[in-house]
This record gives sequence, C-alpha cells and structure tokens, in this order.
Amino acid sequence: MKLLASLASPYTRKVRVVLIEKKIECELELVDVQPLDNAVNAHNPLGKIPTLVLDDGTPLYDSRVIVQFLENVSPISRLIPDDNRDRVAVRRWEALADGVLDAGLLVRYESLRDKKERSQAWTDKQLARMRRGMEQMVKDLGERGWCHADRYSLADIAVGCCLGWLGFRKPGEVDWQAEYAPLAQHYKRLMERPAFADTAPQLPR
Ligand SMILES: N[C@@H](CCC(=O)N[C@@H](CS)C(=O)NCC(=O)O)C(=O)O
Repeated sequence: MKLLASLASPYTRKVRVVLIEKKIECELELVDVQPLDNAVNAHNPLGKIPTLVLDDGTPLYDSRVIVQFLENVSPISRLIPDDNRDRVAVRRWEALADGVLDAGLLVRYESLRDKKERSQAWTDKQLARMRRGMEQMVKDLGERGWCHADRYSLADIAVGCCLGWLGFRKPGEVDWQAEYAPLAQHYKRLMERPAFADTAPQLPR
C-alpha cells in the first residue's frame, strides 16, 4: 500500500495516526497537490490527499473512507466502535473536526490570494464556523479525558489532527489554545502518544 501524502496535511495526518495505532505498514509518497496537474490526479479525480493506493492499484479516498478501510483490515487498536450509536457519535466528532478544518483551510487559501481578490465577509463566515465548531468541541468534551465513552478513538484522532493544524497554520490568527483551554489540554494529552508526536505537522519539504 502507498499513501499519497504531505507532512503538512491534517487529513493525511489522521490516516497516518491510524496506521501507526493499528501497526499497519504503509509506504508514504510525498506529493505536491498545489499544481493543476499533479501526481495525485491519476489516482484520485479530486486531486486531493490523502489518497491510499492499495497493492492491486485500487485508490481509496477520502480520509474517512481510508480510516474505515484500515479499521476493517486490522483488529489491532479498535478505533471505531461496533455499536451503532457509539459509532455514529465517534463519526460525528470526526465530521465536526473535519468541518472546522475545512473552514480553517478556506481561511488559509483566502489569505494566500491577491489582497484585492480577498473577501473579508467570506473569511469572517469561515472563522465564525471554526469558532462555533470549537465551542461545540469544548461543550461535548466536558470534563472527560477522551471525546467519546472514556476511551481513545477516532474521535480524538480527528480532533487532534484538526487542532494540531490550527496551531501550525494559525488561520485568521485565531489563538485557540488561549481561547479554548480544554482543547489545548486535550491536544497536550494526545501529543503524549507516539502516533501523534511522530506525525506533528511539518512544512512541505
Ligand atoms: N475531505 C477530504 C479533504 C482532503 C483535502 O482537502 N486535502 C487537502 C490537503 S490538506 C488537499 O488535497 N487539497 C488540495 C486542493 O484542494 O487542491 C479528506 O478528508 O480527505
């Protein structure tokens, strides 16, 4: 298996953390998805990473599909519960974390446009979405040590990858560690796990 990846991509980090937790060997191929024509297009019409290419050449995307596949192929470290209500709760956490990330990425992409092409109203809308999402995370996390059912799961992985990227790229200069202290504490706890510490976001090489 080969994972088309970038060391800065938070969705790719989600897959990398799952691979490590489940002790699944996988080659990492670093790609640049910025150019219109890029190496990913041949495998994924959306031209996005992560894309996982299986040994028989079958490409899998996006990160949610890939993590489900990995969960199914290895019984080591169960990250997605079997029970329907528990599973849906974990996947809703993932949807929330990915949604905050989607908004953060839009803020970042907008900030990279020419100044006169930027829309402040658009940026503000995405920032408001990011903040509502993080407020919801704080509420849902409450006093618990883990996002769902007192055990580490894909919910924590998705939230951790989201927070790690927000700290790395700082879209909109939002200081989430100061504004949402319980999330900062949660991220600190996650970074104690080798799977997180070993995949901290890095600038593309
Ligand atoms: N929903 C997708 C999002 C993937 C995504 O947006 N990846 C970014 C990198 S972090 C990307 O490939 N962007 C390239 C582009 O938008 O052109 C997933 O979960 O895999």
